[in-house]
Amino acid sequence: MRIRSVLASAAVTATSLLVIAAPAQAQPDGKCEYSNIVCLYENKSFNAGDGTSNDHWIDFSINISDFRDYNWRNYKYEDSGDGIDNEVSSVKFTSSIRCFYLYQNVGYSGAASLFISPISKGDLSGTAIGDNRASSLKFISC
Ligand SMILES: [Ca+2]
Ligand SMILES: [Ca+2]
Ligand SMILES: [Ca+2]
Repeated sequence: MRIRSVLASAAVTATSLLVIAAPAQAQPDGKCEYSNIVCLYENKSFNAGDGTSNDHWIDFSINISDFRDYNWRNYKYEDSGDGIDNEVSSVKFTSSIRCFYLYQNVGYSGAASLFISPISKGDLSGTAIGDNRASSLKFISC
């Protein structure tokens, strides 16, 4: 258990560094061109029609247990300073090997929705996870 925790921490740290150092894999303007990476958007319809200032998006390729640790990126690929927790409104995802869950609460708990590729969900309203509620994300094989 101790080893698992250490490895998990190391993975999160490495990924955080990677996000800062490497070009983003997704893009603003509602794009999500890479397989196995979940693209999340602050607004419905992948921010369409919101202009550049509110074009807030982020992408993840690993499990994220606490959305409070992350901010949206803006149209310049910069940290917007605006947190992603309880703000996800639309989702894109393509993968032949993975599916993922969004959870209501941090730590993979509460209401959850399973997303099976290909996903292009412009409005999370009416799903189990719902609009502006997601707080963690976990991949599964599928
Ligand atoms: Ca916001
Ligand atoms: Ca939102
Ligand atoms: Ca939540």
